[in-house]
Amino acid sequence: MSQHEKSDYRGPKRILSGIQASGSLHLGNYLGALKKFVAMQEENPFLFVADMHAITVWQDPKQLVEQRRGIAAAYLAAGLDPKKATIFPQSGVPQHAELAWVFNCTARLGWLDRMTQFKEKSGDNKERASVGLYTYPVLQAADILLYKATDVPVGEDQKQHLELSRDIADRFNRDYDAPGFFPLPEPLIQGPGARIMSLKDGSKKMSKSDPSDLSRINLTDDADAIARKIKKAKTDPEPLPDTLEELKARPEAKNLVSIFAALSGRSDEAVLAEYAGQGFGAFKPALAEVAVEHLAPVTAELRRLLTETGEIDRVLTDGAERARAVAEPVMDEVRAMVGFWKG
Ligand code: ATP
Ligand code: LTN
Repeated sequence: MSQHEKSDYRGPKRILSGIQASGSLHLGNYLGALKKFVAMQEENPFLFVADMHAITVWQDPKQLVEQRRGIAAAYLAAGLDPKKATIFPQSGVPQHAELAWVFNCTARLGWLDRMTQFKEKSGDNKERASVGLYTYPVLQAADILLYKATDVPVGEDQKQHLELSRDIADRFNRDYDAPGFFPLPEPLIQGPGARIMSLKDGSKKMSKSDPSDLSRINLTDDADAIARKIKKAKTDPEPLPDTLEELKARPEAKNLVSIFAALSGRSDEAVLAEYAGQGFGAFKPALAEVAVEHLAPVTAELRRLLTETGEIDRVLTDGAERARAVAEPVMDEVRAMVGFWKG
């Protein structure tokens, strides 16, 4: 990645993040994203449902409507208050697409060629991937910079996309001779839960696109399903060690300890101090209990909200209006800077 200039941006701090509307959420999304959003809600974050990103791979239109509601419901069920956080649908603010076009002309092919997520998601079939999947991180930069966001809470897997957003902001500011016009947004990744791994393979992240449902805990799973999946999680026959160092070579064991720590608000070390010497026969039921206790209220509220589509749609309509009010003046400045038509 290029050397970044120090930001000349002098505007206020703004927190923004989004989650793709491409399926139901899991524990990784909850700990890596949702829980962090809730912790920051007094700072009035902008949180959107990335339905424009979702269609980079085919989505049935009726399902897209449901998935968008599903993510919005998860925001609310996790504890976000729509009066504090602006919760909105990306496609309700068409300026995202407009700014993305400008950024498509700012970003360089070489920058996008380095994006590992495109390589992973397009697999062996690069020729058949949509052009949108390739320029996905450019739209993500537009999502962020349209609101001049400075801080972006995300999981570890989004680090490279955030670096690209910084490169685009920096390049735009230089191209249009406008130092500090866009901030160079910072990812907020630290903290427990930034990278939750699959329950079946400690080398792969927990993901909604994993074909095995046993690899993840879904936010729609009930207590029985949560307990069953933890019981079936891959482990090893050794008891838990005293130190984190000794867990390094045992990715599945390490993952379960991290999940326990993230859910109970403790450090990995504190969890080890309590369970060192014990095998998974004892640790797994304790983990299941913590997971159910923590997730049950969220999953119950999520299931309730999913039947209240009117309530969800009202939140999204109101959020879209608030988001457009911030986005349009920025976009208007960009249009003038680029030299676009002013009607
Ligand atoms: P996919 O697996 O299909 O790529 P996903 O499950 O990674 O999807 P996203 O919509 O891409 O879900 O991610 C939403 C948010 O959740 C992002 O901030 C992302 O970094 C975070 N996240 C996703 N998976 C994990 C994980 N396993 N651990 C921690 N955070 C995660
Ligand atoms: N690519 C992100 C979702 C996303 C996002 C954003 C996150 C789209 N636009 C802007 C933060 C800021 C993902 O989690 N897969």
